[in-house]
Amino acid sequence: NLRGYKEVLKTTVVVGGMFPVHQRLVSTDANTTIPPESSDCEGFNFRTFRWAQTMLFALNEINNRTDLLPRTELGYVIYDSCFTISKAVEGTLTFLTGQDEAVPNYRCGDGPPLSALVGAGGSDLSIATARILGLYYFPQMSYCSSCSVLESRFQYPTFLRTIPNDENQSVAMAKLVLHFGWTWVGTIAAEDDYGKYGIKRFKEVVEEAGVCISFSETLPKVSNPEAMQRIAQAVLDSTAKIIVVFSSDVDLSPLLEELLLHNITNRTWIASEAWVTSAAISRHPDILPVLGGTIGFAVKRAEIPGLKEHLLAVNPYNDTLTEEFWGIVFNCTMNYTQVLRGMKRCTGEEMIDRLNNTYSDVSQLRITYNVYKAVYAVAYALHNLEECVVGSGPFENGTCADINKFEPWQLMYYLKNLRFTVPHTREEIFFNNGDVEGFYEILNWQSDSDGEITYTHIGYYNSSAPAADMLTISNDSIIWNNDVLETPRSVCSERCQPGTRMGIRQGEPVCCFDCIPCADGEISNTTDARGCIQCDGDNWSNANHDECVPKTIEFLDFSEPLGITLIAIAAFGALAAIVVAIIFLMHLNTPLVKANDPLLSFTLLLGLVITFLSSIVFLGEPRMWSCMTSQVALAVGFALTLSSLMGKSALLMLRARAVKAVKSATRAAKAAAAAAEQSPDTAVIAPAIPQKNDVDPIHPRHQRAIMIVCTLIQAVACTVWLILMPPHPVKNTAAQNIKIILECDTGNIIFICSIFAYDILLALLAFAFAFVARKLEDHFNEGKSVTFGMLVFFIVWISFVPAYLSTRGKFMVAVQIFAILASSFGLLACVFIPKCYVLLVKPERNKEEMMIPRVKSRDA
Ligand code: TCR
Repeated sequence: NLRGYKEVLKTTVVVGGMFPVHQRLVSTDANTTIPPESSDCEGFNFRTFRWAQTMLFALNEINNRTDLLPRTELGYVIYDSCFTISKAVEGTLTFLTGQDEAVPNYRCGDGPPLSALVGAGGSDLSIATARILGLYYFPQMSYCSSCSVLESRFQYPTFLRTIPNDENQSVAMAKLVLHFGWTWVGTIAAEDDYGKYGIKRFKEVVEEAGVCISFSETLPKVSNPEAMQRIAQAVLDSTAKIIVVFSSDVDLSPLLEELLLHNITNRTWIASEAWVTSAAISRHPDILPVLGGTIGFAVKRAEIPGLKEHLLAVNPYNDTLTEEFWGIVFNCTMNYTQVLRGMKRCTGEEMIDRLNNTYSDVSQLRITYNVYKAVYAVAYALHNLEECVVGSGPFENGTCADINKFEPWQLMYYLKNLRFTVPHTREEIFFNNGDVEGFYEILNWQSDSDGEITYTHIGYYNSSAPAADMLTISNDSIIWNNDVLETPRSVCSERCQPGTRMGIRQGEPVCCFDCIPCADGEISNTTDARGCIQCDGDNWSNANHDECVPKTIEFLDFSEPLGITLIAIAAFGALAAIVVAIIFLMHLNTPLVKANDPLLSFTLLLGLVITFLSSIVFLGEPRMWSCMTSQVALAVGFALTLSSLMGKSALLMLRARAVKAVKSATRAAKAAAAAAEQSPDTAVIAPAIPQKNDVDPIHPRHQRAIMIVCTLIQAVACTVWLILMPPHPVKNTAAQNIKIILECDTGNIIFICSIFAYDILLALLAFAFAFVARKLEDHFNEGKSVTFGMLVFFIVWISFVPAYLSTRGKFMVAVQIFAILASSFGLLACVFIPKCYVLLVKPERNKEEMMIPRVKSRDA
């Protein structure tokens, strides 16, 4: 412990100090065969030793001042907390009791009053000491314990600090990460309150903003090679290019070796305040490729005039710490036993003023400046206490505290309400619930001309500014640690472009997703869409799936080749029917035409013309009128055709039967006649030979009536249909995805079925009649040709069904028209070509046929 009271007439007040000058305890084996002793420390830290020396420097400066504490001299006790909680607790108890044996019974020694404890170092140390000091309401002024849990005045009533609360730093880091749009970061935290709470808050803020944590590792307090290897591997395996490290340099150092070993480059490290300006890290050889480009937060920096001289003026014989320091710096020893073991002996005359190491480096006085401020805070509080005027004092009845023997809570009062300006820097300090304002400089590690890392100031963070101005950063002054020297991107998955949607990956953070293309008919028009939107009925997705476009409208148009062809065929058919009709007209009086009611031939042809023409109406964009006309014209046309045919074949059938009857009668008559000839005596009554009129059982009147009635029934049915449930055009969006098919809705399925079923019935009847008469030899074989025509008709319509059902869209209409045309042509050709052939080519055959086989009768 460093001790120094000045033996002067002034009152002396002791300020306690605690600095983690050593880095760890010497590990001892837990052997209790001998009385346990307080462990020794090892790992001398130049940086923290500088802090301790700064406290001495500040105290000196204060003691030399006449305006500050004019009647009081400040003494000090400084303890080494060795970065260990137990040492810090031990030091605190020693401090409070004034005895080297740490007995928790404070003030049993007699000495100058104790004022406050500056320090304890890391947060976990301060948390431990603050609990003890809080018990006695003893003020603690920390210069580097930044953990947010220390803000609780309930748990740590007398804790104050000159370093900003880490709450600010965690938020600042989070804002930095969000500022650059990184959504995929790794975190590494020291296994202490500083690291744990700092990273916890950071994670909270970034995760709320949608950032995902790729990995989070903890740096163990006791160095452990496996853990370091694991962490380095995690860094290596992760695709995160940004790694946030909340740790002190002491804890981070072991990881550096591992990082260098794995040659982990191309990452951007985000440094917390505790290592951002640490020479132990940044002066490490070969570190530039690994840690170059690091961005970090640092507390305010200051120039403290005279400090360097003070640091270099240390006296090696002053105390044990300086002695050790001297020995380490000059690689010698002042310990007699070690000299005996062969070590160089220190002369005390070594050239300390040439010293150039972390200890004497005063370019980054940040925590050092905090120490300086902390000492001044205590001094100013004591000054205010000393200057108290009795009567207007803050305590009961305007009383004051006595600087010679004041209570710690009285000093606490002055510390809480303190407001002072720091000498040299003119910074104004006050404590708001124990904390100072959250202000950080943002530094970037860049390499200077000699390949050394310099800390370039690239912006700052001010927690008391309005939200928008908190983070000020100049992107251009940053030098990044990657090949392209550009702002790195750190995302788990690239954004999903319009046309795709984010698909979660099971068991992975939300930032990692697959971009799944939208299905047909679905779109997404934003980046990172959570889902695809279904296009509504009339629309369909475009090729990129980022827009709904109207579906193409489809119908069989007149103008397209298929339409034109069909029209041509239909027109040809109609024309052919008309030509046949003309030929018939011209030969109206010939036996062939007259043989079977010519009127029916004409209605038959008319029916065919109608069906031919109706097929044309199926083409084109469906309209109300075209839907109605096409179906009705077809139905009626067929009814007319088929009922005419039926009328014709009914006659044929009857005649065929009559002929059969006549034949058998004639045969009987002949037989009778023959018998009569053989036996002329016998009177034989020969049956009368049937006459023409007898075999004409049906009059053309009847045939026409059949035709008219049958057609009329259909016409009436169609009219009812048109009135009740007319067919109408519809947009069929369901049948095909990318097209809207314009088609005719038949209105009512029962109607259309019964109407065409009726046509089928007529067709069947016509066929049946003709079939019976197919062997009838007269009538120019009309029976045969009608039978054949009807067969063609059936074949066409039977094959139509599967063809129709297996086509889609506009081709359905084409198939329909095809069937209509084919069946009509079949009828036209089968029924009329043989007749026309006779009429035009073989007129000699066109003569009165024998209606019945002539039998030579005796009297004839
Ligand atoms: N607060 C840390 C310890 C710490 C530190 C440092 C240690 C800070 N800055 C610089 C060594 C060097 C900030 C804590 O634990 O609260």
